[in-house]
Amino acid sequence: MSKLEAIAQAIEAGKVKIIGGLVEEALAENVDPLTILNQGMIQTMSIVGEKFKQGDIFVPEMLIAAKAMKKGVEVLKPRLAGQANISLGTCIIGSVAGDLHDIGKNLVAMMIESAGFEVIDLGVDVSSETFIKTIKEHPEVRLVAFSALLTTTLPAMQSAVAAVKASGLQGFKIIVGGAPITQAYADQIGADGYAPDAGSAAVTAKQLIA
Ligand code: B1M
Repeated sequence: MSKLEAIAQAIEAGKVKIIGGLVEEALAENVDPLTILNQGMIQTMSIVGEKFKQGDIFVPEMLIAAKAMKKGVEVLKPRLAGQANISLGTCIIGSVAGDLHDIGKNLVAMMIESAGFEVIDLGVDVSSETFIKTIKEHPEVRLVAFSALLTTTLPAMQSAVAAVKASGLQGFKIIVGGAPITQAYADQIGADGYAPDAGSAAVTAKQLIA
């Protein structure tokens, strides 16, 4: 079995204790960190999601797979994040109200940070009020980033964008993303930018504030 297959299997089975070691072994064998992330981990989470949808697994299995993925990403992080030595300003990021998914949001935060932003990560289930309060506390903010993974939290994302815009606060751009989000949806709710994945979120973030 290849190291990538072993990583995929460990994530799917939620083997939190061994995943770190497997990732380290793959890195030691010079497997590209992005390949480990995309093929070993993100692809596996899609399989987990599909099995959940089909009723083959349930929330606890999805949760332990997520824990294993988080652990693997921790080990991978130093190899994925570049060392930006200039600050592009502050980015406030969070998963919108009602949304508890944070793996993708964490990857986006990591990539935006490595692109040169100071990141304030508000976590999951973040209300519009908390976003606005944090923007007020950080007048240097250049970017506000909303993540949503559920079709049922799309309205919360729309409300968050609308509330931040209606607050009259200025000096920053809004970027949105997450599995159910499209460019068309981002345009519809008035976001300044959209990115389909963590890598392009970092690129778009820089373009938005240029
Ligand atoms: Co949830 N879940 N989940 N879940 N879960 C999905 C999203 C689902 C698609 C599974 C399925 O049915 N196939 C489905 C949503 C269906 C829908 O809305 N149409 C679903 C469901 C239904 C649910 C619950 C309702 C289940 C239940 O309780 N009955 C529940 C809701 C909880 C809540 O949020 N209120 C729930 C719970 C959970 C867990 C807690 C068990 C766990 C999350 C743990 C955690 O995050 N800490 C979980 C998981 C793990 C998943 C799947 C399997 C994996 C998500 C993931 O981490 N993917 C997921 C199925 C799937 O995605 N295929 C599923 C890997 C990650 C790297 O990708 O998050 O897409 P992703 O992030 C990408 C891009 O989307 C993008 O970049 C990231 C990296 O490249 N991106 C951005 C994300 N945010 C961005 C922001 C940007 C730009 C890009 O700019 C700001």
